[in-house]
Amino acid sequence: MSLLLDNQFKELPPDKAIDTKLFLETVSHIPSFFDCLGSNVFSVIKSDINGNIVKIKAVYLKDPAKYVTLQDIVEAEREAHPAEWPKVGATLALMWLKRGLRFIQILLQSLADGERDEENPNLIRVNVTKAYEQALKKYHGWLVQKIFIVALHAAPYKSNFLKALSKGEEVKEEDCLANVRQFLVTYTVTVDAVYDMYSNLNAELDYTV
Ligand code: 03F
Repeated sequence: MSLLLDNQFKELPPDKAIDTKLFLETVSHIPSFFDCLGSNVFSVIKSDINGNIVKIKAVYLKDPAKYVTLQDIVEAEREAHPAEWPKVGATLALMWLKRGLRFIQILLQSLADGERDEENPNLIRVNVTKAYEQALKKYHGWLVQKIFIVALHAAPYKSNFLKALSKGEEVKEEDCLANVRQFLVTYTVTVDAVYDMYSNLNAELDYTV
């Protein structure tokens, strides 16, 4: 079976509210995926993503009945920390987590759409670069942009990346990409909903790290 389809995001209700518990359960499968990518540079990315999931979960567990949706958390923090918000707590963690999720979305979508370097069809650098430029680059200063260049050169071959997404099984590229397309349906709706929430609540920041 496919790693992706085992951990699909749930459909959202009509009001696009995101259930905190379900969201945390689904994203918690992402960090271990980095262990299959075969380079230490990915451990930095893994711990950043995992750290943000842990921060959101810690807030949720303080009062699960109060924080049923992600928006409940963000609004409660706006009330509790008016001076620092949105650069605080789970609001800040989700702000960054959503950028990593958007990166993954654009990378997978680009692969599913068949975008490739015709000279090097088994490399994913064009797809990774597109995702970086659209999701993350503008939030990174020169030092973190250098880490990106290192990660880009450590990126796996497309065949190995697709194999990792299929839990190590040899599957045909087309079959794997069909799973990616199916995964992207609810995934994209969820990531878009988090972005819309940040824009509606005026919670987005654009400082660089
Ligand atoms: C800010 C910042 N976080 C952090 O400083 C930077 C960390 C290193 C980023 C390096 C960039 C590398 C880009 C990816 C290249 C990948 C090549 C892929 C090959 C496959 C924030 O950190 C904290 O998060 C926040 O808590 C804190 O409070 O200002 C705040 C304070 O700082 C980031 O820029 C987020 C980086 C997210 C990177 C996501 C990359 C995902 C890469 C690969 C995905 C593989 C696909 C997996 C599919 C699995 C599906 C199940």
